[in-house]
Amino acid sequence: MDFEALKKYSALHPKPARLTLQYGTAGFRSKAEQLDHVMFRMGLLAALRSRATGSTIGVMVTASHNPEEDNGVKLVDPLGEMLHPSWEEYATQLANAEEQDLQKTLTEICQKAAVNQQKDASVFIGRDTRPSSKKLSQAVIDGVSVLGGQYHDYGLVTTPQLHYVVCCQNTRGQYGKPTLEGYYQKLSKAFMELIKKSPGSGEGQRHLKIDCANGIGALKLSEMQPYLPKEVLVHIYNDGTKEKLNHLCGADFVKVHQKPPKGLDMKPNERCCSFDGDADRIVYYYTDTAGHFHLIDGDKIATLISIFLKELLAKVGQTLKMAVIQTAYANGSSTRYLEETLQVPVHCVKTGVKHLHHKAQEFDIGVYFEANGHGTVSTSMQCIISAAKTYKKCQISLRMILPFPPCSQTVGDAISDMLVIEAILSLKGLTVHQWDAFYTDFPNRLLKVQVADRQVIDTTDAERRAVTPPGLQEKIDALVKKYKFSRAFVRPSGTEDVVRIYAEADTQENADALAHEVSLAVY
Ligand code: 16G
Ligand code: ZN
Repeated sequence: MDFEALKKYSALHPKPARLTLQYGTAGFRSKAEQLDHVMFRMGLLAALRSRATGSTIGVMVTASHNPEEDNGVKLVDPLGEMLHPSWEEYATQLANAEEQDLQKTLTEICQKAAVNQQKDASVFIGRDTRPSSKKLSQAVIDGVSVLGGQYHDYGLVTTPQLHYVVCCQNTRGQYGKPTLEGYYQKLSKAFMELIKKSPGSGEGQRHLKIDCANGIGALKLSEMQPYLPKEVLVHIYNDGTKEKLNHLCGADFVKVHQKPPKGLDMKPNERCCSFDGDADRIVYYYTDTAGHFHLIDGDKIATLISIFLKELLAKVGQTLKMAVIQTAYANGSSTRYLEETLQVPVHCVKTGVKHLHHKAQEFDIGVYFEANGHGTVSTSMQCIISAAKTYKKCQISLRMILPFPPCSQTVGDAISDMLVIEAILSLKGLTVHQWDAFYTDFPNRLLKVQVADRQVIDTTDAERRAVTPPGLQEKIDALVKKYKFSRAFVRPSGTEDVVRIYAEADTQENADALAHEVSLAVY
């Protein structure tokens, strides 16, 4: 390690005094002006992680659905997964080290993680469309370079695209070509394979209005247009040319406010969807003829995909193990439908993609979605092998469906999820209204409150029960008992300085009242 160069470069990316940040659920997130030193240091860490694993590591500069003024950074592990938890701690240590301790902290990490400093380091870098992202990604490059690492700057990409290229690179092309062209080709080929057996194909085009949150999704969808088959015609709204990123639009806005985004005109029963700011989440929605808005969230997306896969497995006589992975936020009605009507096992894990992904990998087919629209289907090697064996016998091209290549095997991907959903709706001849009618959501309310220290709340049972502060869970239990068909939980956010409260009850009024009462108990 060239400590002189490190000192010199680090001085160009100074850490503001007294600032401490934590590598949270999805990396570091903060106001963009506080992040320059974090980016430089994540460049350093990515180079070390690359040496430790002997693989290419990804660094994505984005703050997803958060306001345009914010930014963030997360590292992508060799197979396109989220950074391993053991390294999240190193990331926090490195980001918070004072200038004079930087060298010592780096040396300690190298020792603890057995980093062979003689090895080559390779880092792929991507960024979203925030005005601050370009300069911040340059700081990442400085960090990688000062440790003698090689880098490839992919520039503007969606988060899932960066995960994709990292995975391709480290699996020597088995997952696909590590280029955006490779990504578009892979997705469109898989989509066409799926849709060509559709009874509805050839009957004209499928129109879909997409709110791109004024973000990167618009750019990348336009780039993908020439690769898309003529069957699907996407209409891009909120492309970022007029309004600010995520402002009154995008998947998070639509999910939280349960209303349509600004900038998208909806006609009755028209199928619409929203991506979030880095295009790893998607939710669908429509308004009915009476003008009522209907949200189709991650839970209903998971249900649609599960129905399709379950029917397919039955048709080809496969007995692969399939499960749906949810979090505490999943609407109780969706869990009941999946378990009782569909007879699919459901598992609940902590919030955050890494937890869902990890659990999903225990099954041959793991359908995982957060209610907020982040999710995908993961398939095991066993599943791929059996699918290939039965391929010849199947009417439908099972080889193309299992391992379900339209679904990202790394993280949730709004573009690939959208293609899968469109294909399944077409194959099953379902309207958006029929899809929505699978089950009715229990009335629910999500609130957030600011407290002095959100970390005093500790949870257990996949965040469904609070263990500290003492007495809080007892208070919640007593409140929940007051209402019919109710449940509620609190958890500290992993991305904002707030505590989140979720409540369900028999009526919207009661769900609102329960959430409010629980929020008072949190203070
Ligand atoms: C991050 C997570 C998302 C989770 C959300 C919860 C990833 C890639 N993203 O955006 O999955 O739902 O955080 O935020 O893991 P919260 O902790 O603030 O509620
Ligand atoms: Zn996102």
